[in-house]
Amino acid sequence: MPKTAPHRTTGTAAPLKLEDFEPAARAVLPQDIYDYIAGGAEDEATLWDNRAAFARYRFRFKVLASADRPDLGSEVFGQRFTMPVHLAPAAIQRMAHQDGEAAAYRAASDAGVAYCLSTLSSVSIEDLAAAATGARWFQLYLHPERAVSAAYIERAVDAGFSAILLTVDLPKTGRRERDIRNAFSLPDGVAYANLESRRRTATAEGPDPFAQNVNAHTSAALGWADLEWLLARTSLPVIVKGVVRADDARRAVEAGARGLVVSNHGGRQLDYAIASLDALPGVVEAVGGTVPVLLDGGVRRGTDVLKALCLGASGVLIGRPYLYALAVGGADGVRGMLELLREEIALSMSLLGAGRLSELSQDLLTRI
Ligand code: FNR
Ligand code: LAC
Repeated sequence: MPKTAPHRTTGTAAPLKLEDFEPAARAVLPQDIYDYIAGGAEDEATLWDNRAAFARYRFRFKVLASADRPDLGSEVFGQRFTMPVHLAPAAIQRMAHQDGEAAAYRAASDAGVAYCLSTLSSVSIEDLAAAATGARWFQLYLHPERAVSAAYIERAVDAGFSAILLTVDLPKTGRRERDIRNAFSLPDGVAYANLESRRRTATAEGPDPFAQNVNAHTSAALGWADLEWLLARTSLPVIVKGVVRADDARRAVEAGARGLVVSNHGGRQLDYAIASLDALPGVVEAVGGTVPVLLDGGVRRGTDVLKALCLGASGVLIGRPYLYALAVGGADGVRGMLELLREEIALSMSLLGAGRLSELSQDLLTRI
C-alpha cells in the first residue's frame, strides 16, 4: 500500500488550537471590527501580560496516577457543566457573524457550558432565550437611569437567566487607540438589541464614537451602593465581574455577592492592571472558599484552564477566541473551539496525573 502524503499544515488549515482562530477571523473581518475585538487599552500591556502570566507557571506533574478518561465535570452557582469553561460576555456579536449571540449560545448549550449575554448585545434577552436551552447568565452594565437597569433585570428573570454578572471595571470605556485611529462606531445594521430604539443612538460623535456610545449607556459613578441596590432587587445569584483586589473581593462577598470573576476586562480597561492570573491567588485567599471564583483574560490553552484551577479558580471564561471562532464559522466554529479546548484539558489532566477537577491544587504548580 502506498503511503498517503503527510498532511500539510498551512495558515488556512483547520484550527489546531484556539490561537489559530485569530488569523482566520482577521482574514474575514473588516479591519476596524477585528481591531475592536483584538485590541486593548493604551500600550496593551495588560492585554499582553494576561497571556504572559500563564507562561510564568510550570507543572510538577504526578506519575503513575493517570486517568484514562479524566472527569471534567464541574459545578458552579448550583448548575452542572461538562467542563469548567464558559463564554464571557462580549458586546454586539452580530459584528462578527450575522447570527451573533444566538449562534454562540447554541454552541455553548450544545457543549454543556454557560453562555453569558452582554447588556450591550445585538440579540435581545428574549431572542437569546429562544435560541437554546442551556445555562444562560446575564451580564449587567448599570445604566445611568436605574429604571433601565431594573427593566433589564426583570426581563432576564422572565427569560430564564440563572445568574447576573455585574461588571464593575467599566465606569468608563478604556482608551483603545486602535478604535480611536479607526474612528470605530457601531457597524450599519447592528444595534443594541436590549435598548428601546430612542435610547440606542445616544452620543456617537467625536474621535471614538463607539466608546462614547458605551459611556452613554453605562454608569460612570458606579459604587458599592449600586451593588447593594442590585442585590436587593433580585433573588438571582449576583456575581461581581472585574475584581482583582482582596479587599474588594471580601467586601463584595460580605455585601452578598455569590461569586466573583477575577478579570481586567481582557486588558481593555485600565492598562498596566495586574494580569488576571497574578490577581487570582489573593482573591481566592480573601474569600476563603465561601463563593466560587472564576477567572478570565488570556485563557487560550487547556493547560491555562488547569493552571487557573490549580490556583483556586472554580472555572474560567473565554472571550476573544470564541468571537473569532464565531466570525469564522458561526455556531459550528464556536462548537469546534470548545471541543478543541475540551480535548486539551482532558489530555493535560491525564499527563498531569489528575482524574478530576477537585484533584487540581497549587501543589501541582511552580512559578518560574
Ligand atoms: C468584552 N468584554 C466584555 N465584558 C463585559 O462584562 N461586558 C461586555 O459587553 C464586554 N464586551 C466585550 C467585547 C469584546 C470584543 C471583548 C474582547 C471583550 C470582556 C470579556 O467579558 C472578558 O472579560 C475578556 O474578553 C476576557 O479576556 P480574553 O479571553 O478575551 O483574553
Ligand atoms: C468592551 C465593552 C463594551 O469591552 O465591554 O468593548
